[in-house]
Amino acid sequence: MKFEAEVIAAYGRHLRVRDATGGEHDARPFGRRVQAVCGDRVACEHDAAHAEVHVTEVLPRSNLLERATARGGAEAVVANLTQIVVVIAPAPAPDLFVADRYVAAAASLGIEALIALNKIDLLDIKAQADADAMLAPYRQAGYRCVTCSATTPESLAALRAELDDHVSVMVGQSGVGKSSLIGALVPNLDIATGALDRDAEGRHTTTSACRYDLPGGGAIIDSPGVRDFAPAIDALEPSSLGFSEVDRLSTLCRFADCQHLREPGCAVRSAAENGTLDARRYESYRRLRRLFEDLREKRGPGQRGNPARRPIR
Ligand SMILES: Nc1nc2c(ncn2[C@@H]2O[C@H](COP(=O)(O)OP(=O)(O)OP(=O)(O)O)[C@@H](O)[C@H]2O)c(=O)[nH]1
Ligand SMILES: [Mg+2]
Ligand SMILES: [Zn+2]
Repeated sequence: MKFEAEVIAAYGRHLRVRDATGGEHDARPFGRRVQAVCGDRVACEHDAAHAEVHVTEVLPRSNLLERATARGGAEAVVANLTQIVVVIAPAPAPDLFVADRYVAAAASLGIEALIALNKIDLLDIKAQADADAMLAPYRQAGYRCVTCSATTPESLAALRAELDDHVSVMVGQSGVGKSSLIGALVPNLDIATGALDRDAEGRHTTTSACRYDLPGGGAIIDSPGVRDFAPAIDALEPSSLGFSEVDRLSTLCRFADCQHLREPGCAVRSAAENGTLDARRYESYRRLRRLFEDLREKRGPGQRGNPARRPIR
């Protein structure tokens, strides 16, 4: 029997799919060619003889979030999104460079980015001011930001409103509260089922991407925490690398192919120097630029095009 379904969880090649009637099945890709990720729409075949569901084909995607591999290739993360929610928190200590790269990835996919500062219940007045200062450059650059606490239901209204009717993925460092937020947003959800494991310190940590329907419409995908992330380099807009304030300023640069590093007449660098562009965001841009050039070099000539079809591992 053939049917279409949606991948609601993906742990490597172990998939969980949901069919049009809401029935859920464990499934596996049929053949190496089929590389399905959470959020994919797929064609399935029920093999009655072996009581197995095979995913035979990944249906066309509206987009695919990919991360750069160490050698300049790309690895699929999740598909068919309309928004990336970057979760940061006062603890563990935020790595805003990772946050910046997710925000850049959203730009490269042409989808929305939202920054959610979680665990605001942990902030005293001084820490609250620090947190506001941390979000200010993002707000100034035009990104949407919300604050929330997974442990304080009243604090979730703003986040909930930003998620309505979107298909979002929650991304960020391990321990910032992605799963806790989803648990607080989706009623009757036992987020501990299936997707969790204990890490070396015995804490629960998410090991696979999992998709949940939101009561207000739309869906949210939980994803495992990361130490680092870089968007796939072919997807990045080559002048701004997905930094919206760099993109706006770059129209004023002397050279059309300005990389905003040492070029004379660079409006981006002068904005960083005179403080109209946040210095940390500019440093983040420069780091991503260096990584971008490194990865391009590693991949070498003749490896252009679509690395998603030619993953290098
Ligand atoms: N005080 C406080 N603790 C929180 C909040 N949200 C989550 N936590 C705690 O932070 C820890 C990590 O939360 P998780 O939801 O597992 O974090 P995660 O981002 O899903 O982590 P990974 O799955 O490893 O990526 C847990 O002990 C939570 O109880 C919050 O808003 N306030
Ligand atoms: Mg988690
Ligand atoms: Zn420039």
